[in-house]
Amino acid sequence: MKRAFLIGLAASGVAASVMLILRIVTGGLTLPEVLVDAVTRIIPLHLFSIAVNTLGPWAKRLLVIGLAIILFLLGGLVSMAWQWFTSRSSTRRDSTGWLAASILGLVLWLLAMVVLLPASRRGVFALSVSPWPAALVFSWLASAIVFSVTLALLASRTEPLTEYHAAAPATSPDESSNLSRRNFVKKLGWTIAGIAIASAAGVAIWKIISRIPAKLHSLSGENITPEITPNPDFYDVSIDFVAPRVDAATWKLNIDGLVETPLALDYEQLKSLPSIDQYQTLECISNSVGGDLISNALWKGVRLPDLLARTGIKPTAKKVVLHAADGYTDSITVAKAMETGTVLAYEMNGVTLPAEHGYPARLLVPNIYGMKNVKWLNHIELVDYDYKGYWEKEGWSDTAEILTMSRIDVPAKPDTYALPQDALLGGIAFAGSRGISWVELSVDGGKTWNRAQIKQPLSQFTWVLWTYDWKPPQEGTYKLAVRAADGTGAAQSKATSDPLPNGATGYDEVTVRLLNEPA
Ligand SMILES: Nc1nc2c(c(=O)[nH]1)N[C@H]1C(S)=C(S)[C@@H](COP(=O)(O)O)O[C@H]1N2
Ligand SMILES: [Mo]
Repeated sequence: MKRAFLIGLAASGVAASVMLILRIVTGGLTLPEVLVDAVTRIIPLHLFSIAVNTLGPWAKRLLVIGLAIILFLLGGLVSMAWQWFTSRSSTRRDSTGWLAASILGLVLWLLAMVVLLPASRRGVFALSVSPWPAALVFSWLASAIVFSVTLALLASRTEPLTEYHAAAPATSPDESSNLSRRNFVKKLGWTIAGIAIASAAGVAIWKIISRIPAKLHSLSGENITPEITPNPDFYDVSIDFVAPRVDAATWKLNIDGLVETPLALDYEQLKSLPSIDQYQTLECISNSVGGDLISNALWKGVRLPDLLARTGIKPTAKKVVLHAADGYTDSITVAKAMETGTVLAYEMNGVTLPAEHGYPARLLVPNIYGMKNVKWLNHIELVDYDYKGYWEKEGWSDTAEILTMSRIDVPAKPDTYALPQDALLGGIAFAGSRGISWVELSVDGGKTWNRAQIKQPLSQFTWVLWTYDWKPPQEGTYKLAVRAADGTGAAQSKATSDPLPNGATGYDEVTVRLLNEPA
């Protein structure tokens, strides 16, 4: 058996030489080079990242070398199995030896064609590679045949001296054939069992492999977030199981409490008042870092300070309480209510305010998280005390000032991507009405930072879109991170904190693995 193992190593050596020569002559890849693609796709992202970080380009070279060594050892094992199958019981070695060896070669080749190539994203028989790499497919066939024929040749030259011929004369012909028949049946049994186990393993492997997409995702193909969120995509947060259906025909907005003259407006009156269009981004205070509870729209409505100018405000008034049709309430300071950007909106992106976003009217309050942008508003009440709204009673911030945030949208998620020559990364940054002065992107987990391009915002109340033109130098794992500063130049907080009570802080990060598309 030890000799069989050494024969396997020798046969592997001959086959490897053939493969190498064919690689130089025809350009078909060698087995370990293809195996490395399969392995790098299967090992976990963090392991891969450790290897690339510590070894650099040597990570892949060492892997190829390691895989070559493993293939040699496998060659030894195949040879041992071969010797076990053909020894003693096989009395027809000379006549059928060549045929059996060729079949072994074909089987090994087929295994590589239907298991290894799909695992390396090339598809069965490398059919998903175009142009079809005939050089690879046929050089592997040649190498597999060379391997098995060398194996059979070396085995038949050494075997007679040891086991078969030495044992044969000692027994009578009758006994010998009896023994060999029993042996043969036994081995046949083992072989069938082996094939059954191998098939089960093959099916399992196939199940895993068939889930690997044939091609890597393309980083450059990903879409940058639209600057204006279409209404159906606008995030929706409310305490209601179903949005309240308010009848605009009977709806009224009452403004009372500590005002000089109370006011009641119906829907038609509201729409006939002088209106403004205002781009404004809303973000929920419970949005997590990298989260999607943030959207941007063009709103149409009436400035709240204009309405409050008509009612007048008593000097004792401190807070403006906002009551809604669903029983939700919140409050803002009188100063906030008097800001020009505070708007009673009844249109969203050119259409009537959709039911789930507050039809017939909602409030927009710049620089404050979404919860104070009360929907289905029907009553504005001025009070002289500090009113605690629905979420403040649950412990959420009352000032609820928007914290500076930034988000990576391209790449959207941790994944393995085809190494691009050039990738346009992108995302959003938001700091309420303070605006954004800069956005920076890191591709090395925050060690170094690069300025991103920022698009002029649609208004002083919106997010900005940023892009970063990235030319990743080589394959590897990259930890992307983004950070921004608001209009005052104050950088976004790096410390991570949960949304409750003041809103989430911390940098958005996406780790990606970039690999060359199989050749
Ligand atoms: N009447 C009412 N207004 C409300 C809410 C609510 O539940 N009821 N939710 C608030 C919260 S927490 C947020 S983040 C925003 C979400 O607005 P949107 O659904 O239009 O995105 O509405 C706010 N206004
Ligand atoms: Mo919210």
